[in-house]
Amino acid sequence: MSVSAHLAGEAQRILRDNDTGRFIKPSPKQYPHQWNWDAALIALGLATFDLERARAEVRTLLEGQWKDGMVPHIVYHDGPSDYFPTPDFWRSERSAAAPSVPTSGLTQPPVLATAVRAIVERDPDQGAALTFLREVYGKLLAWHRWFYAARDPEGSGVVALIHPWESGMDNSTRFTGALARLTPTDVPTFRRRDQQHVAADERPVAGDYERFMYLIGLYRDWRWDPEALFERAPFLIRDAFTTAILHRANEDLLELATSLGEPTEEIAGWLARTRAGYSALWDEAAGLYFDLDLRAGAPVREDTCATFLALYAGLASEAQAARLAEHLRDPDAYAPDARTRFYLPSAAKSSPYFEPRRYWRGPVWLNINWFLVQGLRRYGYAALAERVVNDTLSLVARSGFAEYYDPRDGSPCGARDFSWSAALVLELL
Ligand code: 2M8
Repeated sequence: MSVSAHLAGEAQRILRDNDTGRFIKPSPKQYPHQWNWDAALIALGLATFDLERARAEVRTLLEGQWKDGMVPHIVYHDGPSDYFPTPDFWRSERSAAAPSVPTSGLTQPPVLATAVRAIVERDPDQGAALTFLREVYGKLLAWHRWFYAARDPEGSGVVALIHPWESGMDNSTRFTGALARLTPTDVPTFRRRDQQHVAADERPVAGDYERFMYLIGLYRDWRWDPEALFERAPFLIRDAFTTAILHRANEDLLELATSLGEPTEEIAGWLARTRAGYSALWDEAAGLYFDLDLRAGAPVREDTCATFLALYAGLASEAQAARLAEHLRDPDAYAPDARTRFYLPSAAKSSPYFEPRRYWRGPVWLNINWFLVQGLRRYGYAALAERVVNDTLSLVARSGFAEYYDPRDGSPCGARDFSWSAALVLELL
């Protein structure tokens, strides 16, 4: 059997093993519920071999959608487990917009419309594909509308996060400054459970967790009301990463609208708004996109993998793309050298905060590699894209489908048999 056939077989097995019957868990033990962008990336991988199961994953995630359009970041279909936070920590029911199923009160990067487009386009039975699309289209549109209304009420074109978890890159070095400025008071009592399955030095530090919980405590007291959250959240960052994913998802949503004969003006308006606003994040001297910390009133001058998402979204000019490609080839920043052997470290090696095994502060993540590959291909950097594909496949071949990898030696970190690693390898093969 070829290496690719073996990897594909393993990847499919992992997705099947992590399938609870209703949704696919991100990993066997560490994450026993349904996560938002995990589900979308999993659906993309499923769409390479089982369209019906891919559609089911999308439908199940959307069962958690709030009445105001938000698709939450965790859906607790089966109630509490040994994962913390449990539903009673979120108290989503304090919001009149919450659904009947318990969920978190935050959202996550909106990859879902992109996955739905792949599911629809790959279906040889276009009649069935359009029936599915009609079922979910309005829900996707409502979520994107919520993003612009709730997280960009000022109309900047760049959506803001109220919690690091919304980026999916929880303890990224780009949040270190904003988290350090918080003074957690009245933190609800909690006990971390994330270190029971994964080594403590591969997880966020205690100070970060305390701040994650402090923010949740505040927001649930404000009944998860989007207006209050935007006005008062002590953590509010206009995020280059989520906005790039949203922009790309809007491109896909526009295509889907066209195939249904639905109006496209509103989506075209969002695309124009983000195209105009995103350029404000570009720092010409650094040659990077930086988030804007609205509470500090200053750019977040941290060099992380988030900067490359502009390629995925087509938001960079050719000249900006060339600067980003140059940066990718710089061994002090991201390129493999004596210190690291694999693309793409999640934070630049030159960052004083770089930690090669600690979660989002340095390890390689396969979803980020997948976004990067799409972006490099979009701008014609084919050789660089192939290098990232090769690194991704060699990581998996040597260390299995880990949650993340140490970029120095490719050793596995975090959970094992991780669903989106499996799904995205299927996409890349
Ligand atoms: C991680 O986040 C959760 C909280 O949402 C956690 O640490 O418990 C992140 O890597 C996030 O991006 C991911 O969606 C989630 C499940 O894989 O785990």
